[in-house]
Amino acid sequence: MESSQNFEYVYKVIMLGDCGVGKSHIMQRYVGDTFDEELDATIGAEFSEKIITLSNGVNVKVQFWDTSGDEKYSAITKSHYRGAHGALLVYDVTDYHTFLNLESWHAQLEDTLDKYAKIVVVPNKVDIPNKYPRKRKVFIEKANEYAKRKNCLFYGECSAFQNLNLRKTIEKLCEEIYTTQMECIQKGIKKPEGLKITREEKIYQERRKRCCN
Ligand SMILES: Nc1nc2c(ncn2[C@@H]2O[C@H](COP(=O)(O)OP(=O)(O)OP(=O)(O)O)[C@@H](O)[C@H]2O)c(=O)[nH]1
Ligand SMILES: [Mg+2]
Repeated sequence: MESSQNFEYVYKVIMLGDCGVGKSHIMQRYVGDTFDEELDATIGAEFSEKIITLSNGVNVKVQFWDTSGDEKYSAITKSHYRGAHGALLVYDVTDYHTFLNLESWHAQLEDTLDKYAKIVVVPNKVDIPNKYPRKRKVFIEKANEYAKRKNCLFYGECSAFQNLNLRKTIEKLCEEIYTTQMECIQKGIKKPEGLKITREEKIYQERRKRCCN
Protein backbone atom coordinates (compact mmCIF):
# COMPACT_ATOMS: atom_id res chain seq x y z
CA MET A 1 0.00 0.00 0.00
CA GLU A 2 1.40 3.46 -0.88
CA SER A 3 1.46 6.26 1.61
CA SER A 4 2.23 9.96 1.64
CA GLN A 5 2.57 9.88 5.42
CA ASN A 6 5.65 10.00 7.52
CA PHE A 7 7.76 6.87 7.95
CA GLU A 8 9.27 5.12 10.94
CA TYR A 9 11.99 3.04 9.30
CA VAL A 10 14.33 3.26 6.34
CA TYR A 11 15.24 0.02 4.58
CA LYS A 12 18.02 -0.19 2.06
CA VAL A 13 17.24 -2.78 -0.62
CA ILE A 14 19.70 -3.67 -3.37
CA MET A 15 18.83 -5.23 -6.71
CA LEU A 16 21.22 -7.53 -8.46
CA GLY A 17 21.40 -10.09 -11.23
CA ASP A 18 22.74 -10.40 -14.78
CA CYS A 19 22.53 -7.66 -17.41
CA GLY A 20 19.11 -7.47 -19.03
CA VAL A 21 17.11 -9.51 -16.48
CA GLY A 22 14.91 -6.46 -15.85
CA LYS A 23 16.15 -4.99 -12.55
CA SER A 24 15.70 -1.37 -13.64
CA HIS A 25 12.25 -2.06 -15.07
CA ILE A 26 11.23 -3.76 -11.82
CA MET A 27 12.33 -0.71 -9.85
CA GLN A 28 10.68 1.67 -12.31
CA ARG A 29 7.44 -0.31 -12.27
CA TYR A 30 7.31 -0.59 -8.50
CA VAL A 31 8.31 3.00 -7.71
CA GLY A 32 6.72 4.88 -10.61
CA ASP A 33 4.27 2.35 -12.10
CA THR A 34 5.71 2.79 -15.58
CA PHE A 35 7.53 0.58 -18.09
CA ASP A 36 9.81 2.56 -20.38
CA GLU A 37 10.94 0.47 -23.37
CA GLU A 38 13.70 3.00 -24.04
CA LEU A 39 15.35 2.68 -20.63
CA ASP A 40 19.13 2.34 -20.97
CA ALA A 41 21.30 -0.28 -19.31
CA THR A 42 22.34 0.88 -15.85
CA ILE A 43 25.74 2.47 -15.45
CA GLY A 44 27.08 1.63 -11.99
CA ALA A 45 24.04 2.00 -9.78
CA GLU A 46 20.85 4.05 -9.62
CA PHE A 47 18.76 5.07 -6.67
CA SER A 48 15.04 5.38 -6.13
CA GLU A 49 12.81 5.40 -3.07
CA LYS A 50 9.23 4.90 -2.02
CA ILE A 51 7.26 5.05 1.22
CA ILE A 52 5.03 2.06 1.79
CA THR A 53 2.68 0.90 4.52
CA LEU A 54 3.22 -2.64 5.77
CA SER A 55 0.27 -4.88 6.56
CA ASN A 56 0.71 -4.08 10.27
CA GLY A 57 0.19 -0.36 9.51
CA VAL A 58 3.86 0.62 9.91
CA ASN A 59 5.21 3.06 7.30
CA VAL A 60 8.67 2.39 5.92
CA LYS A 61 10.78 4.20 3.37
CA VAL A 62 12.36 1.73 0.97
CA GLN A 63 15.54 2.93 -0.69
CA PHE A 64 16.32 0.87 -3.78
CA TRP A 65 19.80 0.60 -5.19
CA ASP A 66 19.49 -0.78 -8.69
CA THR A 67 22.92 -2.07 -9.74
CA SER A 68 24.34 -2.86 -13.17
CA GLY A 69 24.75 -6.52 -14.09
CA ASP A 70 27.85 -5.63 -16.09
CA GLU A 71 31.10 -7.01 -14.65
CA LYS A 72 32.94 -3.83 -15.54
CA TYR A 73 31.04 -1.92 -12.86
CA SER A 74 31.45 -4.57 -10.17
CA ALA A 75 33.70 -2.43 -7.96
CA ILE A 76 31.08 0.34 -7.91
CA THR A 77 28.11 -1.97 -7.51
CA LYS A 78 29.69 -3.94 -4.65
CA SER A 79 30.31 -0.71 -2.77
CA HIS A 80 26.52 -0.26 -2.65
CA TYR A 81 25.83 -3.60 -0.96
CA ARG A 82 27.11 -2.46 2.43
CA GLY A 83 24.45 -1.90 5.05
CA ALA A 84 21.62 -3.30 2.93
CA HIS A 85 18.70 -4.78 4.83
CA GLY A 86 17.39 -6.68 1.85
CA ALA A 87 18.24 -7.78 -1.66
CA LEU A 88 16.32 -8.72 -4.79
CA LEU A 89 18.16 -11.48 -6.63
CA VAL A 90 16.70 -11.24 -10.13
CA TYR A 91 16.86 -13.67 -13.08
CA ASP A 92 15.06 -13.96 -16.42
CA VAL A 93 12.79 -17.03 -16.77
CA THR A 94 13.60 -17.15 -20.51
CA ASP A 95 17.39 -17.33 -19.98
CA TYR A 96 18.81 -20.28 -18.01
CA HIS A 97 22.25 -18.68 -17.63
CA THR A 98 20.80 -15.84 -15.64
CA PHE A 99 19.44 -18.43 -13.21
CA LEU A 100 22.75 -20.30 -13.01
CA ASN A 101 24.53 -17.03 -12.30
CA LEU A 102 22.44 -16.44 -9.18
CA GLU A 103 25.05 -18.50 -7.34
CA SER A 104 27.81 -16.01 -8.05
CA TRP A 105 25.63 -12.97 -7.28
CA HIS A 106 24.64 -14.66 -4.07
CA ALA A 107 28.26 -15.37 -3.14
CA GLN A 108 29.00 -11.64 -3.45
CA LEU A 109 26.14 -10.89 -1.10
CA GLU A 110 27.28 -13.46 1.44
CA ASP A 111 30.66 -11.70 1.57
CA THR A 112 29.11 -8.31 2.33
CA LEU A 113 25.64 -8.48 3.80
CA ASP A 114 24.78 -8.57 7.44
CA LYS A 115 23.60 -12.04 8.48
CA TYR A 116 20.18 -10.63 9.35
CA ALA A 117 19.64 -9.23 5.86
CA LYS A 118 16.87 -10.84 3.79
CA ILE A 119 17.27 -12.00 0.22
CA VAL A 120 14.36 -12.68 -2.13
CA VAL A 121 14.63 -14.61 -5.41
CA VAL A 122 12.79 -12.78 -8.21
CA PRO A 123 12.14 -14.64 -11.49
CA ASN A 124 11.22 -11.88 -13.97
CA LYS A 125 9.59 -11.70 -17.45
CA VAL A 126 6.98 -14.40 -16.77
CA ASP A 127 4.71 -12.58 -19.25
CA ILE A 128 6.85 -14.09 -22.05
CA PRO A 129 6.30 -17.83 -21.28
CA ASN A 130 2.71 -17.03 -20.30
CA LYS A 131 2.25 -16.06 -23.94
CA TYR A 132 4.80 -18.39 -25.58
CA PRO A 133 5.31 -21.43 -23.30
CA ARG A 134 8.29 -22.69 -25.33
CA LYS A 135 10.28 -19.61 -24.36
CA ARG A 136 10.42 -20.72 -20.75
CA LYS A 137 13.92 -21.89 -19.81
CA VAL A 138 13.58 -22.01 -16.03
CA PHE A 139 10.65 -23.70 -14.30
CA ILE A 140 9.25 -22.28 -11.09
CA GLU A 141 10.30 -25.40 -9.13
CA LYS A 142 13.94 -24.42 -9.73
CA ALA A 143 13.40 -21.07 -8.04
CA ASN A 144 11.64 -22.78 -5.17
CA GLU A 145 14.46 -25.30 -4.71
CA TYR A 146 17.07 -22.56 -4.93
CA ALA A 147 15.32 -20.42 -2.34
CA LYS A 148 15.00 -23.35 0.08
CA ARG A 149 18.59 -24.45 -0.38
CA LYS A 150 20.00 -20.94 0.07
CA ASN A 151 17.57 -19.86 2.76
CA CYS A 152 16.07 -17.09 0.61
CA LEU A 153 12.54 -15.81 0.37
CA PHE A 154 10.43 -16.55 -2.70
CA TYR A 155 6.91 -15.34 -3.51
CA GLY A 156 6.41 -16.51 -7.10
CA GLU A 157 7.29 -15.35 -10.61
CA CYS A 158 7.03 -11.71 -11.66
CA SER A 159 6.70 -9.45 -14.65
CA ALA A 160 7.76 -5.83 -14.66
CA PHE A 161 6.08 -5.52 -18.07
CA GLN A 162 2.66 -6.64 -16.84
CA ASN A 163 3.18 -5.57 -13.23
CA LEU A 164 2.70 -9.11 -11.92
CA ASN A 165 3.56 -10.04 -8.35
CA LEU A 166 6.13 -7.28 -7.80
CA ARG A 167 4.24 -5.48 -5.11
CA LYS A 168 3.66 -8.66 -3.12
CA THR A 169 7.31 -9.71 -3.47
CA ILE A 170 8.76 -6.39 -2.37
CA GLU A 171 6.28 -5.73 0.40
CA LYS A 172 6.64 -9.25 1.84
CA LEU A 173 10.41 -8.73 1.79
CA CYS A 174 9.96 -5.50 3.77
CA GLU A 175 7.71 -7.27 6.26
CA GLU A 176 10.37 -9.95 6.76
CA ILE A 177 12.97 -7.22 7.29
CA TYR A 178 10.69 -5.55 9.82
CA THR A 179 10.08 -8.80 11.74
CA THR A 180 13.79 -9.59 11.86
CA GLN A 181 14.66 -6.06 12.96
CA MET A 182 12.11 -6.26 15.76
CA GLU A 183 13.52 -9.60 16.92
CA CYS A 184 17.04 -8.11 16.89
CA ILE A 185 15.88 -5.14 18.95
CA GLN A 186 14.14 -7.35 21.48
CA LYS A 187 17.19 -9.57 21.82
CA GLY A 188 19.46 -6.51 22.07
CA ILE A 189 21.36 -7.52 18.91
CA LYS A 190 23.04 -4.69 17.02
CA LYS A 191 21.19 -4.10 13.76
CA PRO A 192 22.65 -3.35 10.34
CA GLU A 193 24.03 0.14 9.80
CA GLY A 194 21.82 2.86 8.45
CA LEU A 195 18.58 1.90 10.13
CA LYS A 196 16.78 4.86 11.60
CA ILE A 197 16.29 4.56 15.36
CA THR A 198 12.65 5.09 16.17
CA ARG A 199 11.01 6.64 19.16
CA GLU A 200 9.68 3.21 20.24
CA GLU A 201 13.15 1.75 20.05
CA LYS A 202 14.66 4.59 22.09
CA ILE A 203 12.01 4.03 24.74
CA TYR A 204 12.75 0.28 24.64
CA GLN A 205 16.51 0.89 24.95
CA GLU A 206 15.98 3.29 27.87
CA ARG A 207 13.79 0.74 29.64
CA ARG A 208 16.40 -1.97 29.07
CA LYS A 209 19.16 0.25 30.45
CA ARG A 210 17.08 1.08 33.53
CA CYS A 211 16.14 -2.51 34.28
CA CYS A 212 19.65 -3.85 33.66
CA ASN A 213 21.53 -1.22 35.72
N1 LIG B 1 8.81 -9.07 -21.65
C1 LIG B 1 9.43 -8.46 -20.63
N2 LIG B 1 10.53 -7.73 -20.86
C2 LIG B 1 11.12 -7.12 -19.79
C3 LIG B 1 10.61 -7.23 -18.47
N3 LIG B 1 11.42 -6.53 -17.66
C4 LIG B 1 12.37 -6.00 -18.42
N4 LIG B 1 12.20 -6.34 -19.72
C5 LIG B 1 13.05 -5.99 -20.86
O1 LIG B 1 14.35 -6.51 -20.61
C6 LIG B 1 15.34 -5.60 -21.08
C7 LIG B 1 16.36 -5.30 -20.00
O2 LIG B 1 15.70 -4.66 -18.92
P1 LIG B 1 16.51 -3.80 -17.81
O3 LIG B 1 15.52 -3.43 -16.76
O4 LIG B 1 17.24 -2.68 -18.45
O5 LIG B 1 17.55 -4.88 -17.29
P2 LIG B 1 18.63 -4.70 -16.13
O6 LIG B 1 18.60 -5.94 -15.33
O7 LIG B 1 18.39 -3.43 -15.41
O8 LIG B 1 19.99 -4.64 -16.95
P3 LIG B 1 21.39 -3.90 -16.55
O9 LIG B 1 21.08 -2.51 -16.12
O10 LIG B 1 22.19 -3.93 -17.83
O11 LIG B 1 22.05 -4.73 -15.50
C8 LIG B 1 14.60 -4.37 -21.63
O12 LIG B 1 14.52 -4.49 -23.02
C9 LIG B 1 13.22 -4.48 -21.02
O13 LIG B 1 12.23 -3.93 -21.85
C10 LIG B 1 9.42 -8.02 -18.27
O14 LIG B 1 8.90 -8.19 -17.18
N5 LIG B 1 8.90 -8.61 -19.39
MG1 LIG C 1 19.50 -1.75 -15.17
